[in-house]
Amino acid sequence: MSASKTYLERSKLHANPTAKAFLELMERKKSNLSVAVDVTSKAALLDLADKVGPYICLLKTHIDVVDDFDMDLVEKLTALAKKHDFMIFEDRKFADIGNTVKLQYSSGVYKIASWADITNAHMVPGEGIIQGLREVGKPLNRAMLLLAEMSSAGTLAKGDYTEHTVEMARKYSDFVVGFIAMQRYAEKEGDNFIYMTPGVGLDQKSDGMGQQWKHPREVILDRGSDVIIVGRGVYGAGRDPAAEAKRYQEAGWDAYLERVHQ
Ligand code: S5P
Repeated sequence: MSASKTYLERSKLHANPTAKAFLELMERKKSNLSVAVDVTSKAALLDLADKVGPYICLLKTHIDVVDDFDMDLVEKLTALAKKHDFMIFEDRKFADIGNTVKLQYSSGVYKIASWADITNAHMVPGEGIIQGLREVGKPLNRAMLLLAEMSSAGTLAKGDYTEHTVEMARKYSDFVVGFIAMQRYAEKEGDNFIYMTPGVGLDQKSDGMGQQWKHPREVILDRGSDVIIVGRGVYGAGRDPAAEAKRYQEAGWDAYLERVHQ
């Protein structure tokens, strides 16, 4: 079972270069924390990334919420990723036909494929969405996650939909390296997926808009996920982002150590 293997052991078994490097990075940095930096100005985004950088393995962006986006932001973010040793995940949640997502991933204002190590997609359109994104991302050694489940109340991503998503990930496992999921799924021979779980908070349970937050220990230890994604728990009003990131890093890592030493 890959849940009981260390990130480093799993990195050695991975063929996708980004997934391999990411698992190595997690072990080297002792972090399974991804911070979701959902802020709307370039300055705020860079400031937050610099503050949480030492504690995270992955910076998760919603680049289209930044009012003053330009390619200089991407250059500076990439430089911060080098400085602090983290990767970048653009949480684009692609959801269109193959030909359209190919254009959305490679072109337009954001040129996501040129800078994001990892991105993600919904399976609603069917297999073509993976084929389109893979055509752009594979030659650049990028990696993708599929949204197999969501953290929000009333999500339709469940049951057959989730199972079909996992099957598609197996079919394209050279590019689809894992899931946004609420738990680890039953494994088949050869599976080595990376599970990332949003909706994580130490202090609050919900935001009044459908978001549901779980404790890092529940996510990593009980549910067998690999990465905790934390947004407002780190940068919300009145919080010290560096101190909170450290707190979440420790909570996530302790739960991981407990899991692999069970
Ligand atoms: O099911 C999901 C999938 C994602 S990627 N639920 C989520 O909340 N997310 C993202 O995780 C969401 O877009 C946001 O960027 C982050 C959660 O932020 P928080 O402030 O609620 O911790």
